[in-house]
Amino acid sequence: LMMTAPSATFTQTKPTETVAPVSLKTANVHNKSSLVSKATPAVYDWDTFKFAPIRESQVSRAMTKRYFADLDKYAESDVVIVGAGSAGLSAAYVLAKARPDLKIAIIESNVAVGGGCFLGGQLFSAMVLRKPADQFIEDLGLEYEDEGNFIVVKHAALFITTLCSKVLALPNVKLFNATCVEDLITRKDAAGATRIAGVVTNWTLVSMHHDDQSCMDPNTINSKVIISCTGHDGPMGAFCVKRLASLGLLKRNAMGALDMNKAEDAIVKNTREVFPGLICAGMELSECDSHNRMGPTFGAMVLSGVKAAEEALKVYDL
Ligand code: 48N
Repeated sequence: LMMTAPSATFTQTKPTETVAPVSLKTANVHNKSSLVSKATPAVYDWDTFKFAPIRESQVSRAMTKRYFADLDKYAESDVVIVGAGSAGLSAAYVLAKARPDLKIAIIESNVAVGGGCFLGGQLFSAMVLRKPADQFIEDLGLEYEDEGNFIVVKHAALFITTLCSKVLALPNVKLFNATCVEDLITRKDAAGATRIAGVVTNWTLVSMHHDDQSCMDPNTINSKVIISCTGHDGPMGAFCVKRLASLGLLKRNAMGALDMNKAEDAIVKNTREVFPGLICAGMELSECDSHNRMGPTFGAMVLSGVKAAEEALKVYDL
């Protein structure tokens, strides 16, 4: 997905035809059938409707069989992406589409994906992306309003759920949500230099109780490269930068104050391998290089994810 400079104007997407709302006062509110069955042929005879029989164990087995088969399959992954926010999912989308032969595991500590992206900002739901990130939105087939130097997707949740649905539909991607990376796997190479060789994971609820339960041994995933997109500082944020700093392997420089113009260019331009085997993207990078923050504009998150995917293909023999 190569980004080119924004062409002069994008044709304004035609708003979909608005259907005049059915005014209830004209509907025959006393008849039994609902408006829906009037508008659409009845698919089910609700009086005789019945689900196929099932045993509860069949449902459990259908889930556990697949979950543990995936744990086994992705125990050796080509790429692990930490964090399913806008940067992590954008990286997964580009990488998994470009290289369907790669096994890509996404580790997300929350039950739900999206990170800081379910809202545009401070509970305002529309999402702003500055050009040229509009081409990524075009690639997703999402409608948007063109405001000249930026675009607006009507709800940030529409963006992240569309992106997530496309990522999860790809056969070479597995999302392990409610699962957090709680440590890194390191290796010394022949010259004695340290590199990252995978992640240590645990179910997030387990990780949150290490202090009041015996420390549960974790699960591990070996991989050639980690793309870390765990966001800026927060209870779980900036994980890999903070862990590398605690190992004395990286100097951490905390995120700067808000400056949209500086922040977005810097985050995309500096998306890179920050440590052998580990690429950092999105707002986690601001905790590594003390880039400014940009607040509720998401173009840099998307393009940082795109660049992280391209860096992974360029830097590593995947
Ligand atoms: O959305 P975030 O936090 O991170 P990004 O970099 O994808 O997007 C950042 C963006 O939402 C902003 O912060 C905007 C642009 N505002 C900037 C500003 O000025 O404030 O997603 C990170 C994801 C979250 O879903 C976390 O739950 C997850 O990473 N996560 C982890 N997942 C697994 N293991 C961990 N240790 C971990 N830590 C965080």
